[in-house]
Amino acid sequence: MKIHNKLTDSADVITYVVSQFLPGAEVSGIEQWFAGHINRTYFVDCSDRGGCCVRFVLQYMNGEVFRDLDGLMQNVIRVSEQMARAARKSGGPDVERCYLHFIRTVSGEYAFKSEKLGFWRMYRYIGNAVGKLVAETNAEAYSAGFAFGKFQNMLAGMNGPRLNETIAGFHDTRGRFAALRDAASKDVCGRLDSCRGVYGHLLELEKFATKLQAASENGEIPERTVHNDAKLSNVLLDASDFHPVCVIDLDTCMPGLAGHDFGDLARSICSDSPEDEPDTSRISVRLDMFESIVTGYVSGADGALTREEILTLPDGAVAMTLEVAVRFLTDYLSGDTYFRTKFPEHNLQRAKAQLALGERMIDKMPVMKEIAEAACPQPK
Ligand code: GN1
Ligand code: MG
Repeated sequence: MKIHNKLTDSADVITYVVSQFLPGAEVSGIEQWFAGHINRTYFVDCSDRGGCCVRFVLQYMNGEVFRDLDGLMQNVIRVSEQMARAARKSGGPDVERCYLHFIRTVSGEYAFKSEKLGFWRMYRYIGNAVGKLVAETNAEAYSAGFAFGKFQNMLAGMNGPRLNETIAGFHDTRGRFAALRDAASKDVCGRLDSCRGVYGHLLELEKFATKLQAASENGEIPERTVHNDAKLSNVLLDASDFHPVCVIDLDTCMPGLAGHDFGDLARSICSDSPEDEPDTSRISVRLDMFESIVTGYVSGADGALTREEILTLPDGAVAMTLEVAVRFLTDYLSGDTYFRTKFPEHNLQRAKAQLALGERMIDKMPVMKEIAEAACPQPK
């Protein structure tokens, strides 16, 4: 068996869990994927008795963050089935790469649950596709925008009850600021002195961060079923020509606002620096990229968005960028209990980078609003 890097769970545990989904398969390779901040993800190569090798994604799910993992899996399966239906309806050679194929365990469930080993799920790896951390071209930005716009349109057509709310108040931006104030007042790790500047600065920007939420509370924009973690790396783009292949990481699909998805896309694409860029002077808003995301998103949604929703997309960009800055700083103050970190100041560094990006978006707001206005379909 080929072990590609140091694994958090032992190869024996991983092999055992795989056998619960695919009895008789031989595990021939394991590689851990470190990009996610919450779950633990492995790429597992399995050979069948005939020696054919297929790659799977195996995930250990974080039950501290996701308190209702059964409810989460219900959402994920419903959304995947809806994606499969939409893909089959539009046809084409790529149909099987357009949705996640979850594997059932021997007992017929979409998860393996054990008191000792925790909660695991498995799906087929989608080949020749990449989840990028930084967008390099306008075509990639357009593709990612289009994919999430189309996803929005597809979810608008989903029958049945509202999805389960798997994390309460997930994008309650005002609530996130309240949690930051609370963490600062408790200061359990004695870290407040090391981040007073960032903390004060974030609080000053709360009124900009909560504009989208206010528009929703005033009834100007509708509730939707959205992805809620729509960053660039959560849409796989074809490795050859970067056309959108599949939206992934469906764990936070639940009721929300279109601006939440658009906003996360803008936050992850507009800057050409990573989320945790240590040199904040390098962070800027690439307006051409912003324009590509807007046009891609509105085209992909294909009429599913109201004019008001399109006009508030720039507020969504500021909201999601500052909200995640607030969440990173809250976690830093609370002792890094939520997001996985690579070094002690990692959450602080992430918070500073996202604050810088949010500020620069506020500076560019007039132009961003013009771009959104220009993307609104003309009344017939
Ligand atoms: C987390 O684990 P990952 O990378 O899919 C987080 C998102 C944040 C994101 C920041 C459940 O997502 O809300 O925007 O990190 N997911 C959860 O990169 O909190
Ligand atoms: Mg996620």
